[in-house]
Amino acid sequence: MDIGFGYLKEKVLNELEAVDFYAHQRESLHLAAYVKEVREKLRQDRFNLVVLGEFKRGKTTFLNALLGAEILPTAVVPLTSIITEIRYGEILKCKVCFLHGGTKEIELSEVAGYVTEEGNPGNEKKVKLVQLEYPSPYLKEGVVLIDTPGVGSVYQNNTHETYNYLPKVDAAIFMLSSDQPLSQAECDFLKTIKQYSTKTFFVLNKIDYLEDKDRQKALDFARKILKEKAGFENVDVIPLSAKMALEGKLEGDEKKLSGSNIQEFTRTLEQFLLAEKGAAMLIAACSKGINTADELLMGIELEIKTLVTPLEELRSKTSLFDKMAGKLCQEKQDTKYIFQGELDKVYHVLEEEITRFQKRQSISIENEVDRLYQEKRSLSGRELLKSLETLIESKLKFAFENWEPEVNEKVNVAFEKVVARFTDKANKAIEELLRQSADIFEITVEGFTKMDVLTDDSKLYYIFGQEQSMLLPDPVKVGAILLPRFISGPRILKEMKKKVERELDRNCGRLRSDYSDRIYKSAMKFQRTFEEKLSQIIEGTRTVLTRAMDKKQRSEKEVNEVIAMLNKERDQLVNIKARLKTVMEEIKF
Ligand SMILES: Nc1nc2c(ncn2[C@@H]2O[C@H](COP(=O)(O)OP(=O)(O)OP(=O)(O)O)[C@@H](O)[C@H]2O)c(=O)[nH]1
Ligand SMILES: [Mg+2]
Repeated sequence: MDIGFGYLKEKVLNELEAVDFYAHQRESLHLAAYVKEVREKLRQDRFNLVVLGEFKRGKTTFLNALLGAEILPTAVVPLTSIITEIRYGEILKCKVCFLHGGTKEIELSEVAGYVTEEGNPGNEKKVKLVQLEYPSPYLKEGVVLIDTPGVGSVYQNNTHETYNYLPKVDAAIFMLSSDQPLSQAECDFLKTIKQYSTKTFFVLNKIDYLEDKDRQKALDFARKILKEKAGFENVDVIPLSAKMALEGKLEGDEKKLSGSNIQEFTRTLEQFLLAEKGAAMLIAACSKGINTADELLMGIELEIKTLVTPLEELRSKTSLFDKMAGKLCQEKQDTKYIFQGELDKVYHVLEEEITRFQKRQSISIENEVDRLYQEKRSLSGRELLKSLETLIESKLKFAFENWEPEVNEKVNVAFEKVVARFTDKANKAIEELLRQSADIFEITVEGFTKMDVLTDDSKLYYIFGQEQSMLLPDPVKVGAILLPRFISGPRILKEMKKKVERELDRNCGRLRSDYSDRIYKSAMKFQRTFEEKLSQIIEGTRTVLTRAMDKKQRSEKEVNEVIAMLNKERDQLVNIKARLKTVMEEIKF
């Protein structure tokens, strides 16, 4: 059985499309929207696979080989100087992103003019990166391939570009070359990569230079050095000839392709994609698909039941449902108050953090001011003032820049905790509504589309993105600087300490209001999602009831036809559910 990531992903996407179809068929627009989102997420989930290594190891050639076309420029001299990201697109597209933020669509033939040292020396064109879209099956699975400038060449800037990109690496392919021993620069680079990449594949390229009998020796040697010099224990090194692979693909030459060993690499990559990120991604999508199918099935069952229940009985059941839904809406109000109460805890965490920071920093920066004052007290008043101001500015900047990620993390954790508790309550309320509806109409309910604990929406970060930057300190005017030193000195010191307090206060205030705003808006958004979900279920049930009541007026023959069609839809959905469950099992074992 083929359980490659790409294969399973395609299968799940197809099943989700079918669920989407039935959601439309059932006129359940909220479920259609939900399943559409699940599909989009699965389709777009990206995996940044970055090719790294010293210059001239064959990184770009290797990427061309994977894509099966000479898309990116290669050469015998250090060449690639700009990061190039290649993702899936139905047609080939090239876009340059500039450092200042603008972008420009270009032709493929123009790419070399931007990404190579020759075409864009010292990055005089101020390019941030180049993005390509290309219809290759590898990319279809959400993989983004990234070509990087080789490190260690005479072009320092190229090394810099690549180091800067490392935080975005999900997995790295590190290219070694058969005709070059592992250099010190490569070893240093590898140690850095270790901190960022969860997985590093090692490829020993240019094996076409070696006789068969020398290959094993070269692989063993590479492994030994990787262990001794860079601390990579027991790694697999895949031998490869990127050049032969590319030629093989271009010429359709099977012999060259198998000689290049590219298939071993792609197999290893596929397994990895599935085992790591892929499995979790697919399981989440399957389970959401199953829940959507369950909710649709409940609607179908309800419709069938309504069609066969006598009108009087149905009326009394409907009024029972209305009463129950009304009561639940009241409870929803109560839950809302509880949530708002809980949010106070998040504000409290924020306040505590701010107070602690402000106290600590005012002591530490004022000490620094004292120290510099002692050191520079012989300077003129104006110069003394200037150097103290520069010190304060840089200390504040450093303190805030280091602290902001910490506050962000702490407030987010506190917020997520509250949201998680509330989500649990919200899901219980939804479940209760469904269970009671099922009881009233004597149908079964297996599952439902739960609210996610953490959707991108509920995370604080996503609401506003980047924090505002620090407010710059205002310059201070000390009228006393022209007075005699023994008067002006202490006055400058006093004013400067006041300034520290004032700037800390001002920036903490900015942070406080920024965060309070974000907490409030995120909470509102989350609460709205819950309310929408409840009313969608209530409205959904009412729609089914009205529709069925309407159909009940028709002839017996027509009613039977409707029931037969509903049964068919039910069978289809049951089959979809079963297939999604099989996929989940295949992944788990
Ligand atoms: N013999 C042989 N040559 C190869 C192989 N792969 C790449 N080359 C050659 O090695 C040279 C460098 O290849 P590139 O793909 O430009 O190398 P790179 O690592 O991208 O280089 P930079 O962009 O400068 O870092 C080119 O002349 C390629 O044709 C291979 O498998 N075998
Ligand atoms: Mg290159």
